[in-house]
Amino acid sequence: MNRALPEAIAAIFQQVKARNPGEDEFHQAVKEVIESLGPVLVKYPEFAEHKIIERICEPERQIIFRVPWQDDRGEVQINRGFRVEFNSALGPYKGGLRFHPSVYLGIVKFLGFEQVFKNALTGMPIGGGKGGADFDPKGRSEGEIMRFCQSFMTELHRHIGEYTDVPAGDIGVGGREIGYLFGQYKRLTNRYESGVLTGKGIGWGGSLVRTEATGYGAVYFVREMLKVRRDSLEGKICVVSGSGNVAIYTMEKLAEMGAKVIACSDSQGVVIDEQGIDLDLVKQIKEVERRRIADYATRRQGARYLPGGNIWSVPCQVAMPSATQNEINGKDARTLVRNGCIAVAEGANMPTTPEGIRVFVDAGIAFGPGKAANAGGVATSALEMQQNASRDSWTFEFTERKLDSIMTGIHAATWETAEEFGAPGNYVVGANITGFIRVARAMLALGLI
Ligand code: NDP
Ligand code: 2IT
Repeated sequence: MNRALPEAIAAIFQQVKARNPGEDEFHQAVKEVIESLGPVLVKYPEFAEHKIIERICEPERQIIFRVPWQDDRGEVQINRGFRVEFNSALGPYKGGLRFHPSVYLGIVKFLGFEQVFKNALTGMPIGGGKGGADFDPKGRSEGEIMRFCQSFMTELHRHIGEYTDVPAGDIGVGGREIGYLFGQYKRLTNRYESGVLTGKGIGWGGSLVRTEATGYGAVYFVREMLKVRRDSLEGKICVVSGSGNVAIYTMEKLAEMGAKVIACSDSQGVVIDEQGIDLDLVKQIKEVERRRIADYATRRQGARYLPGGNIWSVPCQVAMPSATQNEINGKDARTLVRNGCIAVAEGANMPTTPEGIRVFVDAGIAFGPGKAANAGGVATSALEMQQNASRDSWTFEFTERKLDSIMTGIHAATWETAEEFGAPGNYVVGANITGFIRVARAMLALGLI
């Protein structure tokens, strides 16, 4: 534990650990936020008096359920489903569903906790929640995916609703899964309740730009971070981990802004392409064929594939971790800094370990934490909810302009808060405090509930 931590906050953290044993990722996410909050309690003693930190660390509701389904061979399979409804002070619970074998309560709670502050940063009326299952979609047929989604929703439907809790995608859950989930919700409730899920397809309630939003938004955030340093993305060499939804649209916007992406990855290896990653090929392999990124190197001349390679050893000026939690450790961070990296923005949730964050902050490089940098996805989900509520659909350009202005606003707010609380240029402190104060004020106003 950090010795500089005010005693009251250190005690809260010990309590969180004791009450949530074995949930390492949740402890990590909580610690990162509350260690920023010392000066906030000095300025707003009412937050301590009303135990806002203690209340914010306790989810409002946690649901764990059985998900039984039959595979293509007729064998019965059982998975575990989760939905953690963390905080609804600002609006209905909002946050994605993750289908990945590593999912357990500690992962869902870390993601739900992060989501509370991220959603507050967007300025949209959304609370925070997260869910998922320890289901592994890899190698599963279309029919298996559909049956799993239907079984998952058969339980989940009684807990969600456009005014209650609005799930969306995350790792392993994209447009296809949202379609099956929405179909089953509609069938069970006999309601075409568009606002119950976001990330829907265009033509049945989805919003233009939602698919691209997280990646595009993260790049806008980098643009803003570089702008205050009188720099830009033009000509920058970039590395983007992952090759899923966030990674693909991060690479697309980077290229559009004149940067050059030379590497991406998946959980099995790294692709390096000094000519610049061919995004159409990545989309074909990952979005259409749903195959491994290794295929890229076999189809593109001059590209190299490093099985099990470490993408952070590829020299770059801008690094955008867009795969999963704790993918950049202290050593990786030092390598990046040594190789001349000037900006890191987290497209993924909590991809940098606490030691990695310290390395970036101490080196004085521009570091955009996930809560701020990847908030464009959920912000555009909230724009989708607005369109659903008004039975309207906006153009790509109009929606993208809104996304851009939300990201620019998040950058400005986190920058200003960091200055105000004595940590100029530190977006970690800026994001944690800005998000916390917005939620805390609403919680105070709503009374002890
Ligand atoms: P996808 O499922 O589309 O892609 C995930 C990518 O990350 C894949 O390339 C995957 O490789 C890789 N990956 C996943 N798990 C691991 C792991 N344990 N180790 C190494 N690589 C891994 O997910 P998204 O792009 O939607 O999500 C990526 C990150 O962005 C997550 O942290 C998510 O929480 C975050 N995020 C997503 C948002 C969204 O709107 N989708 C919004 C904000 C944040 P492989 O295929 O080999 O598993
Ligand atoms: O982590 C995230 O912000 C998401 N996976 C998106 C959540 C959403 O509700 O759009």
